[in-house]
Amino acid sequence: MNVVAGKRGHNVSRAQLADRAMFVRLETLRLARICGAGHYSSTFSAAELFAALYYAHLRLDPKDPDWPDRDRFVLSKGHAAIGLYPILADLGYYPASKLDNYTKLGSDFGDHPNMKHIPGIDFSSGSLGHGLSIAVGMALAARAQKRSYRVYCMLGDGELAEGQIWEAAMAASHFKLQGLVAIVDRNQLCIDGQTEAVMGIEPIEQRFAAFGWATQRIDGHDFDAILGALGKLAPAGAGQPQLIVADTIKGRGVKRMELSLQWHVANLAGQDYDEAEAEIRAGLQPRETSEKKSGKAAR
Ligand SMILES: Cc1ncc(C[n+]2csc(CCOP(=O)(O)OP(=O)(O)O)c2C)c(N)n1
Ligand SMILES: [Mg+2]
Repeated sequence: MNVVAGKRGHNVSRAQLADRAMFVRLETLRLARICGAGHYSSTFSAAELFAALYYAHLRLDPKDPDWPDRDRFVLSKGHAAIGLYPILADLGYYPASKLDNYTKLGSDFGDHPNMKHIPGIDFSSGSLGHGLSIAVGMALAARAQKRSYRVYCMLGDGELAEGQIWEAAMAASHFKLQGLVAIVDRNQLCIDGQTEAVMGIEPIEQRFAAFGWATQRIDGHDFDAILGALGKLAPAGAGQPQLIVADTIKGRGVKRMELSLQWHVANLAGQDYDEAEAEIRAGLQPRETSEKKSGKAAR
């Protein structure tokens, strides 16, 4: 699928976006199989966010990856790059065949993204806690160069335990970086368990609001909600930095992985791989948790 180069906000149907989120999950399985392990569940929670951002929202030009006016995307939770690489290939940043050697010796495509080797990657992330500071710097650069691009930074919820995130949050509001958009993949788990048991981060919006941010909270698997929140963002300029907390489910799309600590990094094998693939191809099943409780219709 093609984005309209250089334009923010593309007319893409929900069905097309759901198809691309499925593509992200299927490709994650395929690449993890090549590697022998993968961050499945961290990618599955972000699949709808990735699809909405890259196919329906960001201002990009895959033919000109270094275009100075492009929107920036910092994947601060760099371990989910396995789900982003296939999108960049699909959009034409590089041939899809480049992913066939994912993580093999000599490949440009490692577990974490390398901005020096991969067109479309704006920051070499992986060490958690740095991304928001980098994004602050990019937003300041936009101002210095009088450019109108936004900087989007996707953070893990466990990652919010890193102190540097809060230094960046403070700097962003001090410098009134309205063009900065932080998106928290609130998938409930960090590497050691539930975030609220390991290092509580709630109430996230109130905390960021106290730091001077404008906030929204949405269902991060619902395209209407994601596109609605992205559509409400204020333009780059002098004002409040903007936060979107996306409530998601770690491992969403493959039942055995959902909210399971075991699947943070793991390897499917043989029949398990086929079963997971079939489950993903069947599409997202209604959730048993909040959706059922609230009586919300299945998608
Ligand atoms: C500074 C740093 N410490 C530890 C790690 C190892 N690590 C990789 S993923 C991860 C868990 C991250 O949890 P969260 O931010 O909630 O992301 P999720 O995978 O749930 O999306 C950890 C601790 C790291 N990459 N960087
Ligand atoms: Mg998490």
